[in-house]
Amino acid sequence: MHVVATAGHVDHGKSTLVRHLTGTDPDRLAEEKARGLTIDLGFAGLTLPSGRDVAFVDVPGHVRFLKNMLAGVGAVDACLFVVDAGEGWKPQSEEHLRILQLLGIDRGVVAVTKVAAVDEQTVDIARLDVDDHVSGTFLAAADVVEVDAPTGLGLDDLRSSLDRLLAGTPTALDRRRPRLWIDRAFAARGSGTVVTGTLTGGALAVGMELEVEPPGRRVRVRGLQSLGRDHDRLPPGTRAAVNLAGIGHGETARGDALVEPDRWHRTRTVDASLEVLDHLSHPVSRRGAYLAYVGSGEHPVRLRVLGPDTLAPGSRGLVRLHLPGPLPLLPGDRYVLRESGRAETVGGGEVLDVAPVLPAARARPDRSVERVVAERGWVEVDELERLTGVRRPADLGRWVVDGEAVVAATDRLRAALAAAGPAGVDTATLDDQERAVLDGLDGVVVTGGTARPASAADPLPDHPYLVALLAEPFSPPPPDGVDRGQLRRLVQQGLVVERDGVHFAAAAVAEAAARVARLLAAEPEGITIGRVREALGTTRKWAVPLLAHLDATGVTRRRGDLRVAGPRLPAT
Ligand SMILES: Nc1nc2c(ncn2[C@@H]2O[C@H](COP(=O)(O)OP(=O)(O)OP(=O)(O)O)[C@@H](O)[C@H]2O)c(=O)[nH]1
Ligand SMILES: [Mg+2]
Repeated sequence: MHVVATAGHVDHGKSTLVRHLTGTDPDRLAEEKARGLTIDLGFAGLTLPSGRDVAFVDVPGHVRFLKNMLAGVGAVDACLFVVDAGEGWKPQSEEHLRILQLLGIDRGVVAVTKVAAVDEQTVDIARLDVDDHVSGTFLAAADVVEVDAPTGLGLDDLRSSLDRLLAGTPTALDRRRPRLWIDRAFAARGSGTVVTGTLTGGALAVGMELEVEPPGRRVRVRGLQSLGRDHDRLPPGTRAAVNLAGIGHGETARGDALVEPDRWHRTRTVDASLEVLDHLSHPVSRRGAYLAYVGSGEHPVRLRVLGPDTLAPGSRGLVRLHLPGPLPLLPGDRYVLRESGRAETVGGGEVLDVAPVLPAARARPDRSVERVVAERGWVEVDELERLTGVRRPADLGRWVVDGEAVVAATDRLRAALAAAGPAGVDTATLDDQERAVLDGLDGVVVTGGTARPASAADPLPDHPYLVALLAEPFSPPPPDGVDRGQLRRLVQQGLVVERDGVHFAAAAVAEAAARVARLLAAEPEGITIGRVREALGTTRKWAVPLLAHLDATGVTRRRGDLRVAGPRLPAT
């Protein structure tokens, strides 16, 4: 399905055209029927010759009801732009075109209406008038179809034009983030509260738990309808009537949004681009009473221009808008700005940042996710999605992080580790982000809740067997009961020496070598095992393997029953 809004000056035949195309009168209110004037939005559906469904949102053309027009055109795919052949282009034709353009609507069909009521020349003049005004806009290349709704003239051509237009119009994107800006809320007999709107961003299904914002009310979807038919599920890009449990119809109104709980940042302050209309007679500054049209709502806002103090007509700039209440917005959402005092459309633009962190004097918003991350340093994955609509994989822990912020946190952590020395840093004193950095840090080991540099954290130098070997350096105990793996690591790391099934502390071997060197310095012709045994205060049981080790490592050399200096004998 596609959603198409009408647009055009008052009385130019929008509602009549919709009625003749669809068989449904979009003017619902008794007052509208009595006055022959559209006051509020009307809705009607049509199946085109191709089988494609179109939902029309029929808007009022009278300038007094522009607020209602703005509530209806925010989320539509295209427009049906209506110009009366007899009257030609009029002020609201111009204003509606500007508004559609500011809201990012990029395609449509033009219907020149009431052609049966005027002569051919008048129609030609009207067409030239239209061409003139749409040139340079998104309607520049649009089909212009001459119609006369009551007589049916041109309606088939219009249907084919709509079909062609919509064949090339992508259906609304499914970003799995449904949002429905409520344009009507009412009580339906027997079913409670019903809200309607154009669904975008994702699907809704019966049974879903949702939230109405800004009131923040939890609700449940009891039923769904589109174009009068019941559905269990509605995809994005459809007109939806949602029957809600959990809220009275008086508790929500046009301008509210229906969204999934916890998935949206509810913002009161946004940074946005602002394109100032070129026909404006004065620059835009913070002075002035502004109304922002966002979603289906009208909100009085305070405005501050970012950078310069004012924005000239026809220029583009950046503004910060302060909303009166929180709205579930995302970068990319469009808005229209009007000045309420002068009742004129000032311009509009695109939301760039839904949670600005920099003061207005320094803020230079754009839509990049990188800027959002860089300005915060650390952003949780879920939070980043709420801020940008984009889900990024976490870089560290549950965060998407900015490179500089990680470097800073790493430096802080390394400094703390260096300051703590072998005592280490108690990880309970670290915050979540420091812990995430710690997890990725090379050369750091965490044992028993304490982080130490890997060298200091090695438990082997404190190993009880090594302690026992050092206590009896030259009559060392056997490794009874010592874990084989740990014993192997003690040997591999050079802390323990094994020779002929006997284990010595490496420090004991070094000490033995030093003492042997002193003996050989006095008796260079050679020393006996007995001399060595004496010097070490031990027995043959340990002196023999110890000397065998010293021979093997080049400290001593065997000559008959004597030991003489080897090439690696330590200096005395
Ligand atoms: N002859 C003729 N009359 C038309 C045609 N379209 C509309 N009208 C008449 O023009 C008048 C205004 O038509 P509407 O359809 O109410 O105009 P509208 O654009 O919806 O007006 P607003 O919603 O108030 O902006 C009505 O009296 C219609 O009967 C047409 O194609 N031919
Ligand atoms: Mg109308």
